[in-house]
Amino acid sequence: MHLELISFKICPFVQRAVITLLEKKIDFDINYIDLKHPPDWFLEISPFGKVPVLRVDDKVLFESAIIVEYLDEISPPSLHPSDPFRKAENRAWIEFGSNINVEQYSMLIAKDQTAFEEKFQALRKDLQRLEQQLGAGPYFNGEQFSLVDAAYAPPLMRFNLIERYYDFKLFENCPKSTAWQKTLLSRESVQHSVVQEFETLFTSAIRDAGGYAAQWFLE
Ligand SMILES: N[C@@H](CCC(=O)N[C@@H](CS)C(=O)NCC(=O)O)C(=O)O
Repeated sequence: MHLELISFKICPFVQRAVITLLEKKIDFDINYIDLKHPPDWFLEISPFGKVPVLRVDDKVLFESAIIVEYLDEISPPSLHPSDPFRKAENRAWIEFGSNINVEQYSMLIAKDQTAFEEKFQALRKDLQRLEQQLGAGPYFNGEQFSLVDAAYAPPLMRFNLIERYYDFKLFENCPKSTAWQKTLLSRESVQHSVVQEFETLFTSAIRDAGGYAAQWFLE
C-alpha cells in the first residue's frame, strides 16, 4: 500500500496527520503544494479544495480528522482510549482543537485592532475552557500520548512560536496547558512534523497577510 499526503508546509491540519504517521511509524510520501496556486489535479481530488488529502494507492481520503482515524485503524494499537465514552469525548475535543486552529489563524490575520482584540478574547476563552479539561498530564489522557495530543500539538507549537515574537499572554493562568505544550513540543514526532524552514514560512505568512498582528513579525 502506498500513502501520499498532499500537504501545505504551514497547515496545522496537515501537521496532525504527519504526527500520527510518525507516531505510528507508517511509511509515507509527502507532496507539498502551493495553496495560492493549487494545481488542477489537486482540485480534482480534493472536494473542499483543502489539504490534507491522503492518497491511498489510487483512492483518496480528505479531512484531517478522518485521515487520522484511518491511519489509527490500519496500524494498531490504537492511539485512542478504549473506553467508548472517553473515545467519543476525545473526538469532541479534537473538534474543539480544529476550531482553535481556525481562531488562531483568524486572530493573526485580523485586519485592525478591534478585530484582533475580539479574536484574542474568543481564543483566550477557549484556551481557558481547554485548561479546565486537562488532568494531571503529562498528556491529555494522562500517561499515554493519543490522537487528541496529535491534534493540539500544531496550534500549541504556533502559540509557542508567536509568543517568542510578542508576549500575547494567551496562557496566563493556564499552568496545565503550559505544561502540556512543553511536553508536546519536546516529543520527537512533533519536532519532526514540520519542515526546517517552518518558522520563516509561518512568520512571513502572518506578515504578508498584513493584519494588525503583522507589526510584531517585521523582518
Ligand atoms: N477541516 C479541514 C480543514 C483543512 C484546512 O482548512 N486546510 C487549509 C490549509 S491549513 C486549506 O487547505 N485551505 C485552502 C482553502 O481554504 O482554499 C481538515 O481538518 O482537514
